[in-house]
Amino acid sequence: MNDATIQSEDHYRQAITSVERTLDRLRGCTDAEKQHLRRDWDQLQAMLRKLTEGRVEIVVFGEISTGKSALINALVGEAVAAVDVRGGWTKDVWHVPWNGCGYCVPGLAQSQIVLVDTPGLNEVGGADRGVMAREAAERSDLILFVTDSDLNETEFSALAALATIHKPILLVFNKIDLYSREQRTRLLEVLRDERLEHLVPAENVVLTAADPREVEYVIAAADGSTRSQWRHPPPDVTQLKARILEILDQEGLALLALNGALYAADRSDRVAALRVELRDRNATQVVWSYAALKGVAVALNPIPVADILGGSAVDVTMVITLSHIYGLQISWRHARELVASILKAAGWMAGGIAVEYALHVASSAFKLLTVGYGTVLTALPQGAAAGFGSYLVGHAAKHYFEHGSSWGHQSPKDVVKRILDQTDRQSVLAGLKEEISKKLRGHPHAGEKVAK
Ligand SMILES: Nc1nc2c(ncn2[C@@H]2O[C@H](COP(=O)(O)OP(=O)(O)OP(=O)(O)O)[C@@H](O)[C@H]2O)c(=O)[nH]1
Ligand SMILES: [Mg+2]
Repeated sequence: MNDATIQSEDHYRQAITSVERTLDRLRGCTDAEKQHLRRDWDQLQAMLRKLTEGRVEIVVFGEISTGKSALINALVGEAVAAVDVRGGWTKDVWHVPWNGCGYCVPGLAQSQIVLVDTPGLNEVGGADRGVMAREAAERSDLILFVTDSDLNETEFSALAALATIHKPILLVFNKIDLYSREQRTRLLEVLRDERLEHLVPAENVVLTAADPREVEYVIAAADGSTRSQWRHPPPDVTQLKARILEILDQEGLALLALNGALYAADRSDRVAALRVELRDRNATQVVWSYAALKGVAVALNPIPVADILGGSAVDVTMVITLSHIYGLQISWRHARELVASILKAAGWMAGGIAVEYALHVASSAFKLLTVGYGTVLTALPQGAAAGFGSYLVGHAAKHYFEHGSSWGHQSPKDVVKRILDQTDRQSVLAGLKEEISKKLRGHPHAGEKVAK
């Protein structure tokens, strides 16, 4: 066994471990996160099977009617994929086992090569199919890009995009039966030396005739008479097959491993990003509903301004709920201490807001006496101010949990200050007032309580 083989086997085992680790990460997600990540879970399981079974996937891309399906048939030696003169014939991504190709990933007896047929890149209305094609490219180990003429702009940019995913690409120039010998030579020169210089190495540009058009054969009989017959010449994919097998022989296992590892890393990043996003969205929502709840509670039971700063069971419950979103467990006592420390850090700032709103309370009460506004409205500013306090506590606690139950490099005061700087206070207060009045309108005793 040479060094390269030993290294490939190491990489192969590491790739399996990476996929398993990413699956473990997914197992550790909350039920809500798992729901969002179900597709990633299935795809990772499929990748694990692909790796352990040694399933090498060769995906075939190209514009419509370039002969992608015909090429698969020619390689397999049977009409397994539908071929049609009408463009846009292939609508789905198809997996066709390439039995009898003569390659087996070393050490994996079950190993199989699978050819993946895709719809044409420029298929009309094919936006969703574009997504399928991208996913097929992500999973594949080798890419065949089929063209039947000099590359146009769309083909060139598709090829350039595929080249960024760092997998070997073969450029298959199909339908060579339609070109004269001189034309073929000239096209090969142009493709190899000019168009594909940095995208595809010269040895990966191959010529094929997957489904050559009928030609007239003249058959001479023994008596000297002749008759003509139209027949399809056999397909010619010899160069392509030889190059595919050469690549696989040299680096089949390494490609499988590299691909698996890249895939696992990509999914792992995706899982992490989605978890952050979902947690953030959930936590923001929880903070908002608790802030509104606190606002309603205070609006129904107006309390002295100083108490707005005192924290409450609502805040402590909110903090515990937030900790669960971040997969953490926190005791009631710890949550109460956290609320107290945030309020302490917020001290003067929240105090300022409370005083500001105490004045509003007074002015609203005055309006009530003089103009006879609805009684419920008088408690709104005080409720909103209390709700704003919870909003502040909630966002600071969110920061704390995001950093694994720590303030990170900042002090609680810095965190509260940053939240205040980034918050449009007037719009949060207006939003809270709106939520409170909506809830109070539906509350049967709202009027009584506030009128006391
Ligand atoms: N002359 C010639 N025609 C070919 C060759 N390969 C395919 N064709 C013809 O090209 C047409 C399209 O072939 P398909 O294999 O269906 O092409 P495709 O790229 O799969 O097309 P879509 O699935 O529609 O994107 C058919 O009429 C084939 O007979 C070839 O090597 N030479
Ligand atoms: Mg097709």
